[in-house]
Amino acid sequence: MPTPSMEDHIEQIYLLIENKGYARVSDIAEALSVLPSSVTKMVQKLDKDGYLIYEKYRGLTLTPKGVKLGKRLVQRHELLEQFLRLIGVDEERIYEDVEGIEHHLSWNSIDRIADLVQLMEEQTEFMQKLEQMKTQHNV
Ligand SMILES: [Mn+2]
Repeated sequence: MPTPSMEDHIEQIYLLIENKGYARVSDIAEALSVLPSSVTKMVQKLDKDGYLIYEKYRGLTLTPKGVKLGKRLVQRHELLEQFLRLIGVDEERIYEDVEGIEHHLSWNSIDRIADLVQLMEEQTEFMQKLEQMKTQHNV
């Protein structure tokens, strides 16, 4: 089982490769607000565990195992953002809240939230009531 920190690194590496075509240690460090030296250490561990291949001067590539997990982690992040947005969490809190909870939910819970999100999107009346309750609290 990957640790939260391993998950954060794989998630960022997947996003960087998706958006820029490559992931450099300095970019990963910046995205995660950690030191490049600690990214290098983690990347070596992820290489050892078979998630990626790291060659010091050539950069890094995700293995199929790394791609599969990276994709899942990015989808999980997006789902949780979608969920918090749907229940009316303030936009400026969403990212940090997701970063705080995403590593601590089982895939079982993620699957249940995914179904809930789908159902909520179909229930206009329910969503309007939820929105009304939020407005009342904010008065
Ligand atoms: Mn995340």
